[in-house]
Amino acid sequence: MLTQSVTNDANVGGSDNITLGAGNSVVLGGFGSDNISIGEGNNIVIGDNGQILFDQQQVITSARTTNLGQGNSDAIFIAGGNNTILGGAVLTLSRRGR
Ligand SMILES: [Ca+2]
Repeated sequence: MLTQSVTNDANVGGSDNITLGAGNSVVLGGFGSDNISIGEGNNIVIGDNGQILFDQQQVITSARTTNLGQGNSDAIFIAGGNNTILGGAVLTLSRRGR
């Protein structure tokens, strides 16, 4: 059973391109300068380091950024839907098509 999604090494990571289609997604970018693009759905995205907790029914009970002094500039693009976006160090947030 999934109990948490968490970044482990707060100051280690590359610059990633993460692209997801429609659906319900959980994304943690980690340390590097990331480009994260997500489709419509119920999404939780943390640009840098963070922790997301789940209960026994796999419902998210908590989402928070961690290691606030560590991270990079991230660009997060959303298509729509219900999104919770936590930037971390530096965030550029855009909605596609606007
Ligand atoms: Ca990042």
